[in-house]
Amino acid sequence: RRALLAATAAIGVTAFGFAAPAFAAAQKIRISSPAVESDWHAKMLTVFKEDLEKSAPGQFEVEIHLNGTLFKQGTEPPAMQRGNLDMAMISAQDIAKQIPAWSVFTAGYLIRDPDHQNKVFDGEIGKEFYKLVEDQMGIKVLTVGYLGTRQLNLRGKKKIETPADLAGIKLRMPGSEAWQFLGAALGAAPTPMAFGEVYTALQSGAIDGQDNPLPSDKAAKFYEVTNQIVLTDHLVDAIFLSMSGRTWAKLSAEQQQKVLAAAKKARDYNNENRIKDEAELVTFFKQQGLDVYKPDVDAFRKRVQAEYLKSPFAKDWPAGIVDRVNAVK
Ligand code: KDO
Repeated sequence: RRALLAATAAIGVTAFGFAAPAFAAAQKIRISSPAVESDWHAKMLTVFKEDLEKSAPGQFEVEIHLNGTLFKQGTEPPAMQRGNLDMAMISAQDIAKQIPAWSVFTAGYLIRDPDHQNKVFDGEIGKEFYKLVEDQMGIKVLTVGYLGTRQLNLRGKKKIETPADLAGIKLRMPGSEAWQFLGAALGAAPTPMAFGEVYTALQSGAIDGQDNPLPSDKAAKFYEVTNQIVLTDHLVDAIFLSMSGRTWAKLSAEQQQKVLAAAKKARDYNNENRIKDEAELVTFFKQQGLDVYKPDVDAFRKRVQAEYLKSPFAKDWPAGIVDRVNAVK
């Protein structure tokens, strides 16, 4: 009997040895975002989670934290760099804080539309710029997502036709130098504020307006506390779904491929829905009683492009980058 037990124990040890990977703890992936639950880039994270947990069963445990509850908006990159956060959707403005060359993608009226955005970032330019993020920040960009085309969303009835009409308008822009510059380039008086505080600030009149893509205006219900949307199309905005280099390095090559595939699937889901939504939302906002109209977009484009070209940011842009971006068709 003792011999039998010993044999069983021996088999047990061997079996446990072979079976060990199956019992290995799943890699936890904590994602933080300021997005509200009903916005497409929040839902896209669920697509990412479901796809990854299905393609690599038992290997990942993806945890999604929305509304900036885990990390405040804009603090995600340093959190990933310190190894406190695994994933986030970061902006070019976040990246530009650490890599000045990236400020080229914070410029208004450069990227033309979502298709141009995909071609720029899925091509050679994207490869070069993602490598800067990997080398200098230790963050792996998995893919680019379309956040939408940013429009002005204001209180009050004053018609806005040109940048001059925005003089003195207290326009909330997200909190960083690059965002504030965009607000000023449009002709407004920019003021920094986190996304989660904007609704209340609009409601109380602490600010005169904010800018965001139409789907986010809907998801965050800004139409309840504003009177108009001015279709300036001033920034074809991007979010970069990214992973801490520390987490990325823990994954096998096969797992990395699965993470990339899930990221692309999530991006496609977000882009498709957001583009469809943008086409339909003007009607929705009009039904909500808002005045929605096109201003003199050429006047805005001219002023914003001129402001960027003479800005200190432009000195940090790699030679020829604007022409290269424009040439992507
Ligand atoms: C915003 O604060 O206006 C902004 O649109 C900026 C984006 O970079 C991104 O952080 C976004 O908010 C959040 O994901 C909330 O939708």
